[in-house]
Amino acid sequence: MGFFLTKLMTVFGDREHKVIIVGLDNAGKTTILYQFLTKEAVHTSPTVGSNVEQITVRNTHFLVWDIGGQTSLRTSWYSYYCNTEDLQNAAILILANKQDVKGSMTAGEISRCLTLDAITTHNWHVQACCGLTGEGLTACLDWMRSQVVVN
Ligand code: G3D
Repeated sequence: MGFFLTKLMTVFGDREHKVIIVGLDNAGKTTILYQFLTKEAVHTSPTVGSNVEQITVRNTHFLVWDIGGQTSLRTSWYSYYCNTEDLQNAAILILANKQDVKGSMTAGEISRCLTLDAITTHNWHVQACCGLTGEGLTACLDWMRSQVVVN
């Protein structure tokens, strides 16, 4: 079972929307980032520092930072938040990855475990997915886009 947290930030006046992927080491962050880009699983190595890629979803541009999750790197997470504008406007997407692994928690179980219902100040969503096959990832991108595109 793995899951990770994506903080999605809309930068006022900027057409590129910033996304920070954070989560435990080995949760599948890098696998998913490259699934978003290439639509296939790529071989990953532990992230040292960060990976950054631009992802475009139907003319909406996201700059996605995949931050290494190893304990030694977690102290640097704050520096990625510093250069973003108002976190108060962030939306939170939680990916319930590794759904193919027997015994992985469902999206509903994760939602209850993290008491997400208590979050009333930010939009949030839990999406079940599999980084290896890409299942659920289109729904992730659609939700991200829905948070930044004004209908
Ligand atoms: P990280 O960037 O969060 O540290 P990685 O994690 O993307 O490097 O992935 C860690 C391992 O989990 C990789 O396996 C990767 O293939 C695997 N993984 C990612 N997503 C899934 C998934 O949905 N299901 C399963 N079963 N495995 C997944 P290796 O063996 O290369 O370490």
